[in-house]
Amino acid sequence: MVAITLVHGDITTMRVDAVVNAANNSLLGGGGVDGAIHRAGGPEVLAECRRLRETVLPDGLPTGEAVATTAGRLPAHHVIHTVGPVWDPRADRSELLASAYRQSLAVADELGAATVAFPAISAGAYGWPTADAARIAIRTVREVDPPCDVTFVLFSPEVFAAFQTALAEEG
Ligand code: AR6
Repeated sequence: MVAITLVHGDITTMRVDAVVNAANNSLLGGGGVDGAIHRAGGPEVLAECRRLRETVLPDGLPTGEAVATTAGRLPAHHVIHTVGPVWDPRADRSELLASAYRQSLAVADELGAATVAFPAISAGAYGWPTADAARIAIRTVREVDPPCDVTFVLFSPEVFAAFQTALAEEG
């Protein structure tokens, strides 16, 4: 069974095998957790993202998929970039959000990464309602095989509280 831990804080400080970045399709950086990871990881992370764009991902990273790069100066060993869906009140895009978590853990498994830290994917700029984002995150990682240690690193008190509630309900 996947062990889930919740932490209130900044994912860039995590000493884990892999931290997951809530990126966008371009892979070339942005705000929120993406900006924080690129700032703390340094130019090596962006350089590797650019190489991916020039080689295997000329059209960018599709929503719901994941790809790894170096972690540069971060204390983690790898960054796994994924792209969550933008919240759409008129369409159910939950499966894409679940896929972002699932594909990130599949990449972690390929890397041999047994400890993985996630932010609350899509719960910031992409506008996903917090309680639902937390429920999908907890449910999805719980089911993953092979199991690993997952830490959700939640930046805001509101999102941290939503994950606590979801873990109590789903865990
Ligand atoms: N550590 C952990 N969580 C953080 C950190 C941090 N250092 N900084 C912010 N968060 P967002 P999204 C939280 O917007 O919704 C970017 O511009 C934040 O409070 O980072 O998937 C990308 O380039 C929120 O709870 O990601 C994309 O264009 C959560 O991380 C777009 O934003 C996710 O918020 C992706 O939007």
